[in-house]
Amino acid sequence: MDTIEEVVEKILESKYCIAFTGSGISVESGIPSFRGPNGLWKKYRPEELATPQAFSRDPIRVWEWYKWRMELIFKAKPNPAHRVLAELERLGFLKCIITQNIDDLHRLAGSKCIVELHGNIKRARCISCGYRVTWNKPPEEIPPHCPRCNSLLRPDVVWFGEELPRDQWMKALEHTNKADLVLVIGTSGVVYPAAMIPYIVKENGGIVVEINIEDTALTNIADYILRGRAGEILESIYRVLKQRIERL
Ligand code: BV8
Ligand code: ZN
Repeated sequence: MDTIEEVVEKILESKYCIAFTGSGISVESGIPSFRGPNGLWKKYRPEELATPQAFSRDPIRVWEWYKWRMELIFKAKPNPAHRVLAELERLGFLKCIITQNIDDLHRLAGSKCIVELHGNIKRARCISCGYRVTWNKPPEEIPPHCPRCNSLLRPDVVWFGEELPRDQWMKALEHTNKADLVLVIGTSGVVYPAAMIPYIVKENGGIVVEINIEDTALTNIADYILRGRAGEILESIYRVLKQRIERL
């Protein structure tokens, strides 16, 4: 278990620090992760629901799952982990967040540079005419229909087997290729191509810091491992960093 102080030194020394986040950073906001102890994977089988096939076969069942998640997410608030990342960006220590999450909590916490690799659950798009909408509450009608052409609307998220939005992937690679430090927070590192981000930083000679409550597929490439809940660890990082910059 490495120390918070060592990681704070690396953040202070870094020229281009980024964060790569997964659903674990939002667990303390009340949103279940996918694969964790009480993860979504237990009750549902996301790889069967979060797919284009599931949607064309049974759009109502897929929308019921997303509506349930949207109800949780619209009630959720950013937790200290999201807020510390926004503060580190404001202080100039964090350049960008590359997230796999679709819960919009980094934006609500005040972060400005955010790459959403897997889309955003508050957005929907028409399967036919490209109409897009951003909701501020879950849709009443399931499945929702396009107000323009009356086709089905789908969640504007990336399903398994679908390509990531090209512009977001290119933006992610631009930041990743500049990064000399990546904070890997709350991800099991099993979903590709997103999970390549920490490997790219490593291959470029950068430093990988893993913040997680348990070992993951990325632990073996981590230079520093901070075991614990994201909210607590990031609050400690922020406290130690503030003390250090006050001494500068
Ligand atoms: C693509 C949006 C091809 C939808 C999501 C076999 C091998 C390798 C790859 C594949 C394979 N078979 C298929 C693939 C490809 C597949 C994939 O990687 N599958 C995996 C499961 C094996 N990938 C795809 O299909 C991607 N597309 O490859 O397209 C292609 C290419 C070209 C042209 C055409 C097509 C698309 C993947 C995107 C899928 N969409 N989400 C939705 O959310 O409904 S993925 C979903 O998983 C979420 O986005 C989530 O973020 C993501 C990753 O999960 P994590 O975020 O890591 O969450 P998880 O629960 O796993 O882990 C939580 C972690 O937090 C744990 O480690 C836990 O310990 C920790 N934690 C918990 N609490 C805390 C904590 N840490 C700190 N503090 C706490 N309090
Ligand atoms: Zn339409």
